Amino acid sequence: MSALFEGPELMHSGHTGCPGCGATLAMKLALRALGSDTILVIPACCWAIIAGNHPQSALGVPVLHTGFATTAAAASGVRAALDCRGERDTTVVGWAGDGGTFDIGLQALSAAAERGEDFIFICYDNEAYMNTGVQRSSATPYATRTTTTPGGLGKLTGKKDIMAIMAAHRIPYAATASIGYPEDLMRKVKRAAAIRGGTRFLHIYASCPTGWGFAPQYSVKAARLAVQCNLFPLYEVEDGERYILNARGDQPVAACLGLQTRFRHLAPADLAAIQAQVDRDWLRLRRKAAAQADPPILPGSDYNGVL
Ligand SMILES: Cc1ncc(C[n+]2csc(CCOP(=O)(O)OP(=O)(O)O)c2C)c(N)n1
Ligand SMILES: [Mg+2]
Repeated sequence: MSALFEGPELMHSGHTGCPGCGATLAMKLALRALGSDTILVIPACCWAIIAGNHPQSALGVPVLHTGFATTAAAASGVRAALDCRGERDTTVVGWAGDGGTFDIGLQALSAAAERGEDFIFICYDNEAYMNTGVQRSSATPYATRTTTTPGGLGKLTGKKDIMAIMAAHRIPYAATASIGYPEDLMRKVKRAAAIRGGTRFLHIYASCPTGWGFAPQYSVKAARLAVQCNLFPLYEVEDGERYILNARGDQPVAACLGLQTRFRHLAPADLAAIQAQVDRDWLRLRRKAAAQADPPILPGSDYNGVL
């Protein structure tokens, strides 16, 4: 087993996540990388309930529950309080869903990043407002059916490029990660924790069987396929300008979308349009990382198991 997994297990059984919940796996991996000297700040989202009701908790670290819009402001305050007490070693992590990051949490996140607040902001992205019943967010991809984009093609606009927004703040470190690639995810969490000063941002792809429409045992497979199809590229951005690609996909988007009922309505022409957009986005990313040699094609799109 990789040395990355040697940390203590801080996420325990008894949580209330759905079977196959990618956000739950994301937390398990991230906490393992962060260690016990961590404080989480969690707004309204699935994760506000997954740990369980007070005084029970499936998490071995303290959690501050906060309002939907205020993750980054609350994390700034926790950091300041710890600094006043001389507790510099404690890592503060804002942990929000895509709604709490791309949408309602964006103003507070932007402000904190601009102030250079010293914490890690982790967005676990399940591409909709899952806790309240699968409503679309600005992280929901083009042509997705949700309960608020129920008919026709589904959502008519594309996914917001949150990484470009965060890179534009010139924060020291931003990275995408996926529950499909645990070692890459944990390496990035550790890297973000090792940087002190400045806001660090992680965008973690967290598949959701309930909202996306696939059987729970395919969560990891769905996440891996998104990387393999370049729908969710894995990359890092240093100081807002140095782009490092970690993987390169070689599969058609249909391989990933075909697994999920939220895309079941798509006709071949729709899939072709999505493929063309993904190819353009991938080329744009390649250009940003222009000086870099070809990243590897990661193995495992046929992986069906659970970790
Ligand atoms: C100000 C405010 N508006 C709406 C809500 C209701 N609400 C609670 S969780 C949630 C969805 C959160 O979506 P996301 O951040 O993507 O996390 P997920 O539920 O998908 O894990 C909403 C709309 C709220 N708690 N506070
Ligand atoms: Mg969500």
